[in-house]
Amino acid sequence: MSYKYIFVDRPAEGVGRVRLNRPKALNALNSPLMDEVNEAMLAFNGDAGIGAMILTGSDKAFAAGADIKEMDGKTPIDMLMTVSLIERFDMKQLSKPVIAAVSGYALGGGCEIAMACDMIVASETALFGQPEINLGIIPGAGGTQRLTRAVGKALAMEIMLSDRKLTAEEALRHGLVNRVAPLDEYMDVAIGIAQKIARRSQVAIRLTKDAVNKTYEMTLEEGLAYERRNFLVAFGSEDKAEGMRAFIEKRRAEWTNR
Ligand code: DAK
Repeated sequence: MSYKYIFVDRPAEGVGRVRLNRPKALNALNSPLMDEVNEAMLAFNGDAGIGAMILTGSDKAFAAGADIKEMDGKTPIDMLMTVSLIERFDMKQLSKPVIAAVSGYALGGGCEIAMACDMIVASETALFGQPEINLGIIPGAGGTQRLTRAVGKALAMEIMLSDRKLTAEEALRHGLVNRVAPLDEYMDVAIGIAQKIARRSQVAIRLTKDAVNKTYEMTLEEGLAYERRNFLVAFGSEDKAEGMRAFIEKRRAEWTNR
């Protein structure tokens, strides 16, 4: 499959990577780009040889947001009738973990897409923000919700109401990102984490991701019941039998992902 706005590759065994490639527009997220991202991620998700995915941009820009030139002149009804950014990046359909490898600008929809991933690895130059307020609009792809849950209300308000940007170090301190690494290392860090995930039982990985994500949608009691259900499903897997046997026999487990 050849794409116009993205590069797709496998930088390590079991790892699928999608790189946004609209350099002149700092990877502004136009509709065809988002369609390509969605198609490529869904293809990796359905590929038994892939255990984890990386979504990234360039060193200069992860993504500077939704394409303002595309949105200019659009009416509410135009927007209503369009599939939204986040629907185009259909996280709900991705059962495999996705790591955002972020360098440079991650603004507006770019920040929102990074936050929709399961983890964020940032380069020291990464800059996170929701500058929609400067355009007379508000975040529309999860920013008011995901950012607030990640960094807390006080800081989230400042970021969204006054266009305060967060450096990588600040983002790490406030729990928005997993790791910060030098510019020439952040991609290797992201690939390393993705490889660690891809080498595990994909049954257990899928059930874990699913249960963690339910935290945001359930009460504690409901979440605990959901976790228990997934735990019992894992207990029925061949990988559970193999994992425990391998531990007792002091050898490496051979996962079959069944
Ligand atoms: N859209 C379109 N083009 C962009 C862009 C963007 N978001 N960001 C940058 N570019 C383009 C610039 O127009 C410029 O192109 P030319 O004029 O040269 O053709 C090129 O990229 C380089 O940009 P600059 O010349 O501005 O570069 P600087 O280094 O001076 O500044 C910057 C970099 C990132 C600080 C600046 O470009 C900037 O402020 N960009 C805009 C950032 C922004 O406001 N982002 C939020 C966009 S609103 C939705 C859900 C969510 C959303 C939409 C819909 N639905 C549910 C339907 C999300 C909305 C947003 O993300």
